[in-house]
Amino acid sequence: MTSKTKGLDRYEGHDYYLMDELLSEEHLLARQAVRDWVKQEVSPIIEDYSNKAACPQHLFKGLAEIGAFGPSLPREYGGGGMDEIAYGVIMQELERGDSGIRSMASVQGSLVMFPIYKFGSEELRKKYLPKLGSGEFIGCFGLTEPDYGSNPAGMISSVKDDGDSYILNGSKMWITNSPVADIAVVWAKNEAGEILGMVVEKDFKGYSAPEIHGKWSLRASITGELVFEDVRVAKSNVFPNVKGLKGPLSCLSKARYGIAWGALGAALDCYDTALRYAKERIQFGKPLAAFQLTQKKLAEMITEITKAQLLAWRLGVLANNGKASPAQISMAKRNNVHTALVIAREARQILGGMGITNEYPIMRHMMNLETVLTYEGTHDIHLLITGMDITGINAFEN
Ligand code: TGC
Ligand code: FAD
Repeated sequence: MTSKTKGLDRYEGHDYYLMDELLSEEHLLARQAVRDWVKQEVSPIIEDYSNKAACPQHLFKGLAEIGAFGPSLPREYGGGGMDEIAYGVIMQELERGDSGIRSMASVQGSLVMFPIYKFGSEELRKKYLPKLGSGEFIGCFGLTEPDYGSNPAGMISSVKDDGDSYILNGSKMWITNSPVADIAVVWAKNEAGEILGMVVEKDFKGYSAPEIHGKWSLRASITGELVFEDVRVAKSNVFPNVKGLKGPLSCLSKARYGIAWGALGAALDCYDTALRYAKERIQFGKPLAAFQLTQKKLAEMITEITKAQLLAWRLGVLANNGKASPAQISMAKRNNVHTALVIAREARQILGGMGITNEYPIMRHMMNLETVLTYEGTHDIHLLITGMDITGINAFEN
């Protein structure tokens, strides 16, 4: 019988094409620090939290300490002052632990700190970024609405001008961290139909964030709604430096980039688990790894992982040079998440019955990846973005 592994994390990483030679000392140090932290803080507890559908909120502080919130944002604004590849490898290591843990970091860094940094006034930056960077405040990002998911342009959340403030009404759906968030970055239309971004605090009158229950995916991440009933938001809380959908979509570009790297972490963990299991588990007098069909699965997994690693790395180089286009990011997010999901399914098969249990991480990764395939733009939406980019024709609408 193969040794059970629940909570025991023997992951060492896989680098078939010597990609580490493309990483700097800083990247490797950041990766090791996050890997050590995941082994110590995440792996021993994640199956239990996932099993009971509870968010390990105590990890927010630790995520801040390892620099997982806004690794590529400037240090003076609460970020890590590193480059985009460092951000990528950090997301990869976190998602190797669990997609929900990576989500905590993606939302805080890319969807909350990034827009406050990029579009907020100096006053907003000073007020919120240090607290977000240190994990003292938890943030969430409200774009999706009950009737507008893939098509956020149609949103009906609205603000009405009322002198020094706006009155915000509407609701948001599927919002990661909303039930535990201190602040929300919210996108809503003004009376002219323009999309504005703003920071809304949980204590503002008329704000509520009920939890959404019953998820079979991303169970260690808390998800909720945001409901605004005549919430008064001071105009000083509205981002002065952006109007229109490109505001929230630029945040998504940042987060999707992190997911392109992150999903690889889940894929690597599934491959690593399946490879070890296949070498240890004996059937018909031989290890599973001795059968050609098992070798085919494992060989295809590492091939796809290697291709996805190259895609992520090249995207990182483009991002460092300010050249990564939204469509290039879409291609990598779509490809790498799908690759990870296919690998999770194949790895699950290699473990046979044990593959469906929480003794091993595979089924959890597989279930998580169903969400990752959908949020931050669905698999098909990203295909349509590529289609539009290469043909010049928008196939979203008739
Ligand atoms: P479209 O006319 O194409 O664009 C409007 C303006 O935005 C610009 N733009 C972008 N800018 C930066 N990054 C991007 N990715 C951008 N995509 C577009 C564009 O250039 C234009 O600028 P301008 O200056 O001309 O005004 O807009 P559209 O309404 O046709 O929409 C296009 C579409 C369908 C691709 C877009 O709506 C889309 O991406 N939909 C998917 C929605 C989505 O991804 N939602 C995610 C919600 S947040 C989330 O899931 C968080 S999960 C968090 C976690 O737990 O990790
Ligand atoms: P829909 O838009 O209704 O799409 C349903 C299906 O139709 C999909 O397969 C889609 O690809 C397809 N489809 C839609 N339009 C087209 C088209 N034009 N052509 C072809 N096919 C199409 N949102 C936030 O704002 N903040 C968050 O923090 C956040 N966290 C999330 C956490 C979780 C766990 C989940 C599940 C979602 C989260 N989301 C968040 C929302 C997420 O971004 C949306 O679920 C996603 O954008 C898809 O929207 P939808 O679910 O309404 O699906």
